Amino acid sequence: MVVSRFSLCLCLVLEVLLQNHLSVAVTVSYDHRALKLDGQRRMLVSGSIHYPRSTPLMWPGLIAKAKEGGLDVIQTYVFWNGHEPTRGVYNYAGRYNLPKFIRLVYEAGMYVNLRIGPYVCAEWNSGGFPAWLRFIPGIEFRTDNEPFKNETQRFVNHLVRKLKREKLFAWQGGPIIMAQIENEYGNIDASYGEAGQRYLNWIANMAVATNTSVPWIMCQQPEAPQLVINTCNGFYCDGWRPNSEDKPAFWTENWTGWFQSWGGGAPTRPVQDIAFSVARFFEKGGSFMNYYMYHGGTNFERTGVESVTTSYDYDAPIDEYGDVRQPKWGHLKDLHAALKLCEPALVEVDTVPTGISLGPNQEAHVYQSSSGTCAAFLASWDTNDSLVTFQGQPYDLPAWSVSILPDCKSVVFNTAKVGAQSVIMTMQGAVPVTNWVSYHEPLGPWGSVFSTNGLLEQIATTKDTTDYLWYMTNVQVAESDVRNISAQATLVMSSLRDAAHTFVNGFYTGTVNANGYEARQPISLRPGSNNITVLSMTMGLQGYGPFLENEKAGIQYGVRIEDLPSGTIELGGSTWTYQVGLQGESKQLFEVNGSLTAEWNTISEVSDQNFLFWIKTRFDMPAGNGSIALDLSSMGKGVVWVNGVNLGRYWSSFTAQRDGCDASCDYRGSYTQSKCLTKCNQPSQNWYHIPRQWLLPKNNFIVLFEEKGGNPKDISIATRMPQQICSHISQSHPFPFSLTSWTKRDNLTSTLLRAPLTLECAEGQQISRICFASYGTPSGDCEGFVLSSCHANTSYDVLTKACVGRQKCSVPIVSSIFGDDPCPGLSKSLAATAECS
Ligand SMILES: *[C@@H]1O[C@H](CO)[C@@H](O)[C@H](O)[C@H]1NC(C)=O
Ligand SMILES: *[C@@H]1O[C@H](CO)[C@@H](O)[C@H](O)[C@H]1NC(C)=O
Ligand SMILES: *[C@@H]1O[C@H](CO)[C@@H](O)[C@H](O)[C@H]1NC(C)=O
Ligand SMILES: *[C@@H]1O[C@H](CO)[C@@H](O)[C@H](O)[C@H]1NC(C)=O
Ligand SMILES: *[C@@H]1O[C@H](CO)[C@@H](O)[C@H](O)[C@H]1NC(C)=O
Ligand SMILES: *[C@@H]1O[C@H](CO)[C@@H](O)[C@H](O)[C@H]1NC(C)=O
Ligand SMILES: *[C@@H]1O[C@H](CO)[C@@H](O)[C@H](O)[C@H]1NC(C)=O
Ligand SMILES: *[C@@H]1O[C@H](CO)[C@@H](O)[C@H](O)[C@H]1NC(C)=O
Ligand SMILES: *[C@@H]1O[C@H](CO)[C@@H](O)[C@H](O)[C@H]1NC(C)=O
Ligand SMILES: CC(=O)N[C@H]1CO[C@H](CO)[C@@H](O)[C@@H]1O
Repeated sequence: MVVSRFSLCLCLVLEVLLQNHLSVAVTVSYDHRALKLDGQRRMLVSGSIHYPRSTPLMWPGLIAKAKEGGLDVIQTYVFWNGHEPTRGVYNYAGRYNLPKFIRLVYEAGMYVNLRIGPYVCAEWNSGGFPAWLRFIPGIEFRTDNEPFKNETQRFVNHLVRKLKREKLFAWQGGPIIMAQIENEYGNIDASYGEAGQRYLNWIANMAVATNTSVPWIMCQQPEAPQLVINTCNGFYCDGWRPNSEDKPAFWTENWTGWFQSWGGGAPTRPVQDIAFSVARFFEKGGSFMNYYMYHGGTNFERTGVESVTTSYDYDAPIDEYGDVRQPKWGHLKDLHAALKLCEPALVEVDTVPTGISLGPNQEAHVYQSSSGTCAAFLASWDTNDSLVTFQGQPYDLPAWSVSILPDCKSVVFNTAKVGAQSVIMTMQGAVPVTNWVSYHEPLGPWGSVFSTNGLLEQIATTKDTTDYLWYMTNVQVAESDVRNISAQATLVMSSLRDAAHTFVNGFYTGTVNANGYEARQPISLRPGSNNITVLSMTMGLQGYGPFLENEKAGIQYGVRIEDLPSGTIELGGSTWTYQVGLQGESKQLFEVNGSLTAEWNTISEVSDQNFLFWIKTRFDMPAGNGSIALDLSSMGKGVVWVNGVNLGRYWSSFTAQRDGCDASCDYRGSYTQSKCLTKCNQPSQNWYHIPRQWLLPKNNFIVLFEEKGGNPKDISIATRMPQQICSHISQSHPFPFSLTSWTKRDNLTSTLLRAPLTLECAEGQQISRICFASYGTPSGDCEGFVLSSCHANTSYDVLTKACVGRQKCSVPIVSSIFGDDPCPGLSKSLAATAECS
């Protein structure tokens, strides 16, 4: 008690100091070991949150959860195409209010690592390049090309000037301590040869010359010039070293999961493996680590890159909706607390120690400073548990794990032993969205059309103002090719990006999804004249690879009709008529006023040709406090708007591959994004996030453009709440948070408290019922615990008394609380499952 009250005071003092610290100028420098703030080396934990992937009202909550989760730094890219949608016209409104986002991070007492681009990857449309950039004559992206360099320099200078005016850099008292120029250029620079190297040097010098007075980094760039720090991206970066002895080891992207594609399973990364990779990185000399992503969020509007789902959840510690993902968030929070206890020793030691072998697949790193501080890491990359001897003492070392010893004696944390509770979040209280009315998008020309002989490339034609481009032509079919009522043939598009709906003589013949490959669609023709209509769609522009300015989309490489008795009819050279975009887009049917310009029919009157239609209705905000999402599993493919805001593309009819999912995901062994895949053979995305900020209590206006057909009557809206929470902790589980006031002079062994079992419902909810409780040696996991012969029969009553009716409860794991020791001599644990309501 005394200890924790003291530590609380100390925390408050530190908090005040930190706040003051930030309000005055901080000089940022670095040496071979770490970033230095006012001359002090720091071990920093950072996490990526991309401001346009959430809303300004979500930002404070996300940042507070990051702070509580033990982060020091928020990292974000800067999205050029969001800030300069038209050349010379800058946008910092709403989700693009970057200065506001940075100030909120500052107010939370954290720092910012700003990755300015110009190219950002980020699974973001066009890697962040504005659409107009590719139409500047003579431009070549990301190489020694004058038009590109001019535009890049203009934007970077503009941005840095703006942030300086807002006093957001560390030397001005702001939170920005580090900036990045370019991004993963090392992955593509070979394509540009000498010009690429000239560009690399130019852009590094250009960035440094903006005088931000903070260090500049370049990730995934082994050839980075001396004046910038090259950094590592990957699932593991332990042992990675920059290209100079003078630079520290920074890890800019530690992938907490992976992004999801339409038609792909949902990637997940076990938290034990993330914690292992982070601990290994600091163990082997790393000093700045960033989680990519800490909160992924949503690809609203048309911001997502080619083929990536609207959800950018990333299996991150804070989920798409802004709720903590447990136990991932909590386990990493415990890890950060343990690392903080080691920070004094880690920063004092100048030379990263070499590993001491503890076995064939086990080693230790000891940071012993001259002043007496000592921190140690014991690591095992074996797939079996082991028992090792370190400095004469025995230590259990679970498979594929790192134990952290801030005094070189006591284990305060092991990456494989999860103490944080698990939370199963579900969509609850689904309410149907009713009273839909519909409007048919005309098939083909509705406005100003134009014709050419031959095929046009889609991006050059639409300027990326819309996903949709109509291609229309006419083909004569000989009587002899039509042996009976209709000739079966195949419409072949040599290359199609990304997908298309095809129509012959006004009838829908199918949807092809080709992602740049050949697309084949069976069709029926009649003798004489036939109308061929293709609605071609981009699903986001390309965001990765060299020569992005040459990207091509649509069906520009040739079209023909195959499999007719007389052979093949080439259509590539025919007269094609084009219509850019949809009539509904031009009428702005997604806005209340725009929707009044169309005549809508009740849904029962929707004809059997139920493709390409707009539907609209109104709905009330659901009750409760949870995040809100729309269930579109009954729909096909399209776009959804609420109160005029584009929530993104949906494609519920695209199911993930049948195979490749991992029923039992084993955290042991090297992770790749195809390991621990979930949701095989299910729609890639059913639920679409509607941020509360965009909703009114009543009468919200919702519009869908549905391309393929679906059943609007099954659309519903629900809130996301914890359904079940559970935890399983052994009686020896250490509790690093008991040690906030620990100094190297204390005896850690006697100060270290043991963790209680903690259950916590969402704010506004209570624990309504204990479903399982066992103090003893229960087995199983949160999906289903199992009693063993060692079980205290008071467990259920103790947990019920301590927890039911409360939002949060903590139960110490000691026999005295449970009446008697159910199995003296055995090591025991406490497992519990509860419901929130
Ligand atoms: C690039 O900028 C320089 C300096 O402002 C100018 O002289 C040059 O004409 C510009 N080049 C292009 C291609 O815009
Ligand atoms: C950066 O600082 C140098 C030296 O003080 C100065 O010459 C230069 O104009 C500054 N550049 C910018 C963009 O402020
Ligand atoms: C690892 O454990 C498994 C069983 O858990 C055993 O079959 C295997 O032999 C062990 N491997 C080593 C190297 O000890
Ligand atoms: C119609 O012609 C197609 C080939 O063009 C053939 O496959 C099909 O069997 C014919 N149907 C009838 C009813 O003869
Ligand atoms: C083909 O399209 C044109 C123009 O949209 C239309 O006038 C014509 O009636 C259509 N012909 C057929 C056979 O559907
Ligand atoms: C919609 O129309 C009304 C009435 O003409 C007008 O007052 C309002 O400003 C319009 N709203 C928008 C968003 O254009
Ligand atoms: C929402 O949360 C507030 C407190 O944050 C609580 O008072 C209220 O009861 C909650 N409402 C519901 C419906 O859960
Ligand atoms: C640290 O505390 C433990 C437990 O109270 C005790 O056994 C040990 O002797 C102490 N060590 C030192 C160096 O004081
Ligand atoms: C629990 O076990 C003790 C003896 O082991 C027994 O006396 C008691 O009645 C049991 N209580 C319950 C609630 O089953
Ligand atoms: C540095 C690092 O670990 N890079 C890895 C990142 O992940 C990719 C994809 O799994 C690997 O190919 C890299 O080696």
